[in-house]
Amino acid sequence: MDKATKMIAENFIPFEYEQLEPKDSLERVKSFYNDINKRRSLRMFSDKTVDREVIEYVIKSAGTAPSGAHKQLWTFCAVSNPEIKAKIREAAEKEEYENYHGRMSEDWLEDLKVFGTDWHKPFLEIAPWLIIVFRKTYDLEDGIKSKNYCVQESVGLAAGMLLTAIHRAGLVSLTHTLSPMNFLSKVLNRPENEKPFLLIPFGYPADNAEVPDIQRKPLEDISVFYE
Ligand code: IYR
Repeated sequence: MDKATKMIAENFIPFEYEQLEPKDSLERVKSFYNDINKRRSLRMFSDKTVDREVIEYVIKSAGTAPSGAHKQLWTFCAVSNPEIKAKIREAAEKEEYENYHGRMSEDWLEDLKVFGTDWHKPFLEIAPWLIIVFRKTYDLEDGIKSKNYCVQESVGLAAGMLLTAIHRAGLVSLTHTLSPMNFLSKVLNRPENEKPFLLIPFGYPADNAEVPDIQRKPLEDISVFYE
């Protein structure tokens, strides 16, 4: 063993792993697919509360995502405070008003018609929790800056796992992208190295909630196999 390998090896611990029978793997992944395939982005929320411990586990799940050089370059801000939610709604609607009245292209507005969206965002106050995902463009500890890597990829993966955990908890979410969303740094008083990435309202669906009638692409259209 050369010196570098030995140094790494001394730092390693055994990998805990339980191997499944191939048929059990298939059963599990089929069952996972059948469940995750029911996930929908929802805009019609109930105001029914969700226990804080649920959100804590949702965030812990997201925090298991892989990240560039294991920098764990994310902060999840969980907001249930009504005054803060109201501030976020007000600022978001101001930006969205501009988006829908000139900032978004005709093509974009056409592509969004099926979702029935406009600049009104009542769900930002109705949903019991908003999770705002921040990406750390660099690390800042005790005033010392250090580099982060693959920031978009890492935070995107964590956000995906967050949505999966929310679904697994039997709750619903919306992946809300806002542009610009810098106001969130101010409202939530985040440090300069953190930039808002996604805003995710989540909770229970409203009674008689509806979703657009859209379909997912079949496997043939999203994959290419090289066997
Ligand atoms: N942010 C706007 C517009 C919007 C943009 C995309 I990309 C969507 O998938 C849906 C909406 C809004 O939330 O209304």
